[in-house]
Amino acid sequence: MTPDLFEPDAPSTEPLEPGAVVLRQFASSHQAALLAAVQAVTEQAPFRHLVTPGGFTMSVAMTNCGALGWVSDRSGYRYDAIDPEGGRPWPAMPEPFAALAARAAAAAGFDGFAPDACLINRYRPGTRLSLHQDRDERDLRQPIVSMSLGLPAVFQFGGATRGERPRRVPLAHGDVVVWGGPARLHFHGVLPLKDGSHPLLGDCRINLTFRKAG
Ligand code: MD3
Ligand code: FE
Repeated sequence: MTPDLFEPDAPSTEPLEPGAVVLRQFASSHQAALLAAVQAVTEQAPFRHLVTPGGFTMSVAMTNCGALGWVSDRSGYRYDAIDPEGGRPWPAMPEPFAALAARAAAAAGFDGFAPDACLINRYRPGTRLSLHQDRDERDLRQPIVSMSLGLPAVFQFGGATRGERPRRVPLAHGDVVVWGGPARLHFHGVLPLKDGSHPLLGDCRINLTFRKAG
């Protein structure tokens, strides 16, 4: 049979390192629901460019849904139940998303994942995320589940120290990655997004990270 160039890839599982697993195309069949929910969230809690404690404005635009949302300002990073822009709680996390994230975590060996925070990142061409660790969550034994939508990106996955040269992992629309175990505190980032246009999202990449923060 001739391969159909317009058919998405079949799902597959790629172990990256102990605790880190790429679930290729795990979210593809849920793309419409995910995008509709992102739209609904951003109507209540618009994307914004946060300022780091050092005074730099992030090139990634962010918002959140769930009981807790990740925020940054001159005083530091934290999880907050209230959106500081508007003073209201973050929009609820749609239950089907929490369930999809839990299924992904289980596929990577983390049973019982119950996220209470979903950080939504928006990238445009040129947007990058410099190497960092995620350590603002209360229980660092809980994994993080990330879902990529829209334009492809090159993810940088480093080691436990900033000095280790990161490897490059391409992430495409529909890919899901679970980060737990020893990989949970590894440095990571995203290289500047390349120009392009995605059929559903245009010149944009959206990444959702599901966390158990509280
Ligand atoms: C590896 N987001 O929001 S998702 C972040 O594509 C973040 O928007 C990137 O890093 C993005 O903090 C990467 C993949 C990811 C998320 C959390 C991790 C990788 C991780 C935590 C530990 C190790
Ligand atoms: Fe991160």
